[in-house]
Amino acid sequence: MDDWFSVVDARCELSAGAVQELRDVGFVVIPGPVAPDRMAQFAEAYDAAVACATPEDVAIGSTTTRVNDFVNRGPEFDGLYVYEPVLEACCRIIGQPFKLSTMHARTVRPYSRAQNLHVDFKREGDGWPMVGFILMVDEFRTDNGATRFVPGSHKWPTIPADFPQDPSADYEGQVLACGPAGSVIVYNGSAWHGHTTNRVGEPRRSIQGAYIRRDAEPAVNQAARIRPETLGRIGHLAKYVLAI
Ligand SMILES: O=C(O)CCC(=O)C(=O)O
Repeated sequence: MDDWFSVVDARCELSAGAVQELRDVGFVVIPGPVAPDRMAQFAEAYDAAVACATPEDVAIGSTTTRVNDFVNRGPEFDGLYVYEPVLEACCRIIGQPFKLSTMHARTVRPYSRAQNLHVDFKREGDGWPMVGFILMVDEFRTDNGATRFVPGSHKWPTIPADFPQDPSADYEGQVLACGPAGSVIVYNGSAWHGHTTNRVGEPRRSIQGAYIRRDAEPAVNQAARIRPETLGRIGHLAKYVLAI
């Protein structure tokens, strides 16, 4: 099967309302692929995968710790990048065949300040538009670093004059994407966003992925990175999404 785009495009797992919100606001929060009663076990698998990662796959930033390559970190994570509602969002927003560019873990460490507002993908940049997802391994709350978005900012032709000098400052009209553990934020990569301050003593864990046009340069060459055990267990749709 080489026409997975048409197959996914014809499905209706993502509601019309969610698609509209994604188009208008730039992000939407939907239920995710892991059942709520499996989230505790999933979080354990996340911690084990993060703990096993070798130093070259770990990036410790000023507020977050990122661990690369969650395509190859175990079967628990295989369903994330082929989650139908997110793939449908890609069909609607990217509008042409697409692929996964990257999937990694990101933990906002306890008592970390807010991240600068930023876009993942400039409008009209190579591979644009990009669709991202953030799976909430922990509940995203106002006090633990939930991601904030500036509604409609994916449509800005230029940065508005009232944009804060300090991009870590609050921006009028910003909205926090909160939800119970297991929820998924689907967003347009050109929407301005960033994690907020984590005011509590617990990490805020997530798995994040990005999809781009199939003909664009990915952040990770999945074909080069794929492990034999991953290849042996994933299905045709996954191989298509990884472009391998
Ligand atoms: O983890 C989040 O809430 C957002 C992270 C993010 O946007 C980034 O690091 O580029």
